[in-house]
Amino acid sequence: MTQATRYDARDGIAIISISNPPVNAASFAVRSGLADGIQHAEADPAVAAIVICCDGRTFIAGADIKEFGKPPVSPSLPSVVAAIEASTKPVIASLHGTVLGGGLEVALGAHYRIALPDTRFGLPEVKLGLLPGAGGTQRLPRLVPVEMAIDMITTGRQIKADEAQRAGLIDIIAKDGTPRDAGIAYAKALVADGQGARPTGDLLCQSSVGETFDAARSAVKKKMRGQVAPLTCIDAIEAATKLPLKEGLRVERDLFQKLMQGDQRAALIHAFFAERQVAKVPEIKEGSPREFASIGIIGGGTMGAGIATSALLSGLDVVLVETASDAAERALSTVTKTLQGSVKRGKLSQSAFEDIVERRFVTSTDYAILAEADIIIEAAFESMDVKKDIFAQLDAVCKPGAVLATNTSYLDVNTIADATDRPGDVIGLHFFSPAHMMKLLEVVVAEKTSPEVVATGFALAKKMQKIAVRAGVCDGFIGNRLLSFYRRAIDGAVMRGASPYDVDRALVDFGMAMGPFSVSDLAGLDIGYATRKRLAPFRDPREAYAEFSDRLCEKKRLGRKTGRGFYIYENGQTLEDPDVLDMIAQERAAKGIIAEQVTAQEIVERFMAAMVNEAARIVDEGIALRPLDVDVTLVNGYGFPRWRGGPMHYADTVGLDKILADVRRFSKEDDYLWEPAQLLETLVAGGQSFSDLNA
Ligand code: 3H9
Repeated sequence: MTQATRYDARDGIAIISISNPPVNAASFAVRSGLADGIQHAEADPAVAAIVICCDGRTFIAGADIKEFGKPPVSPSLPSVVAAIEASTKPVIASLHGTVLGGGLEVALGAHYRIALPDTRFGLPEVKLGLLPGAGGTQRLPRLVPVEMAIDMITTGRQIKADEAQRAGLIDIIAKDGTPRDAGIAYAKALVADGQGARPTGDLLCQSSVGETFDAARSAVKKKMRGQVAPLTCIDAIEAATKLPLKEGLRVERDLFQKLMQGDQRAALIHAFFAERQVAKVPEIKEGSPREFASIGIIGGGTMGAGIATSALLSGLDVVLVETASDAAERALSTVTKTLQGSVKRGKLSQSAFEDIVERRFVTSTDYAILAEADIIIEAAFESMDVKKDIFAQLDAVCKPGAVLATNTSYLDVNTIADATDRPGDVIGLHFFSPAHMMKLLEVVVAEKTSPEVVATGFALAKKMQKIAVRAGVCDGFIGNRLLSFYRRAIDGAVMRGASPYDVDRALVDFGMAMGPFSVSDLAGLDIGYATRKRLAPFRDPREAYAEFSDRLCEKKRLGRKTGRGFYIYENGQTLEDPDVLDMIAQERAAKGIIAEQVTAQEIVERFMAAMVNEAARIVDEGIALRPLDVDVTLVNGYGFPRWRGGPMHYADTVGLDKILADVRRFSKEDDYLWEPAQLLETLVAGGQSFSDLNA
């Protein structure tokens, strides 16, 4: 046996238990231990059945992702699963926790499956740009309906034990006990019943027709635009329905290897680890989070109501303050309606909903209700005077030790903190709209913010199932500073000759969830306009300022909410608008610019070069701790394609020298906007990449 596995045999039952914390990933040691265990049990005439189970919080949660990209070491997971399936003695997988990826494939190789009641099952390889490569695409559709296998494998969706049992994925749900005891009891019952080995590979897939696969392919093309893995998963599953196991496994192996070598796999695995790395910030080592159970929110607009909903859904009590009673009522009704939607979708039980309405959510116009709140989040109007006034009032009413947070998206958190006598308790918690859906939370650390307050921000994000990224104070922090910057580059592309619609199309084709002009229309053009007006006195005279967005605002074309912005929104349709093109043409003419053709490729190059150049400055200034913090911010808050890993990973993939060459090329037309970042130049000169700074 290996350090990660234990073997013992008693009363005719051999038990292979795995212990490889934290998630029992199928590393080399686990694979070897499993292979040895099966061999041992096969050779022992006293053994009638074999149980595979795990210690700790979960059954095997997948292959060891850290081994990917390194030379493979035998035994491979497919060969271990094949050995399990080939055992002449019945093999029972006794499951608990999250049985994922290679873990589920081990269970599929076993002959019988028993699970504790709260076990979850899934094949999430697609989320890492892969397909299940240890027989999952061949064995799952032999046990469950082909449509269900397609759904699970192409989405990575997890299912619960009862659904798994109904579908035929597992045989029984254990009533109680440990996975080991449940497995042994089931094994004994099977032996007593005379049950033998029952290889999944001997089964045939339930019949399915070509249309099933055609429909699946077109659905995936729409839903997972740009991604290679989901379509490849379907190819592999289709092979399972047409070929004997051995041949199907060969097809699966070839497809798996192809994906393994692809950029999308590398990008998605980068995103996976980056999302875990972001939580590793220096303050967490220095301070422990403060206890919190109740949240106070100031402002019941879209942001405040969204934050309230998110907090309530994660089990926190909420008090919300508004300036007038009708506004407080509107907030109450917005939150209640959203929560009713959660009840309908089965995300919240009716009794939990009633508890929220009766007891856990209170609105008022009186700051006094904030006196007992553990964390206060201000989500009021974006004006420094308003914020300073609010924080001075908070100082007066909040209990000692309360965390005082602002949800500002641009303003200086140091100045806000100085409006109180307790700047160490003040922090920025920048949520994204809609706050109950968006995963990102920027935790903005001001000069005097104490380490415990930073740790509390991260703990709050975890409680609310959000991904927190640490950001320093500057105008717009990480995300909005980049957004303002790449918008200037994009506006520059429009002034040169691209239309806003060309830009949106090019960037959506690149993989962005939405084009930047569609995003502006959705957010409301007045939002960006207000920021530009605030910053106008500080604008550098060298900045080539495109005015067309301001002109739209002046015409009260504020985006979706007024039915017109860059696009026209009419009868459920989104239409391009020739008037917008005329307006832009007039601005070009007034500035003596002759429109040129700007290709989709050049639009992407401008967008990415501007973003990466400014992000390099953000890292250099310490606003983001590492390049990976920028990646996580853009992927989770700004619709950047996850399968490109984030802007910094993308820059590494295309080469920093290429990005720098683009910056220099564009700087010939505007050397103010396109001044190369020092860090980018240093990295290129030293032959380094952003990933070297992540280490
Ligand atoms: C696969 O199986 C391919 C096969 O089909 C074919 C092979 C031939 N490997 O998320 P957490 C680490 S592909 C290595 O914070 P949670 C993670 O980085 C795999 N490490 O905990 C973190 O480390 P650290 C298919 C892993 O309780 C720590 O464990 N499987 C792996 O919130 C705790 O993780 C998947 O894609 C791994 N596979 O969630 C499952 N998984 O503490 C991926 C985790 O140093 N994993 N780590 O930062 C998950 O979805 C979640 O981690 C899980 C636990 C739900 C298991």
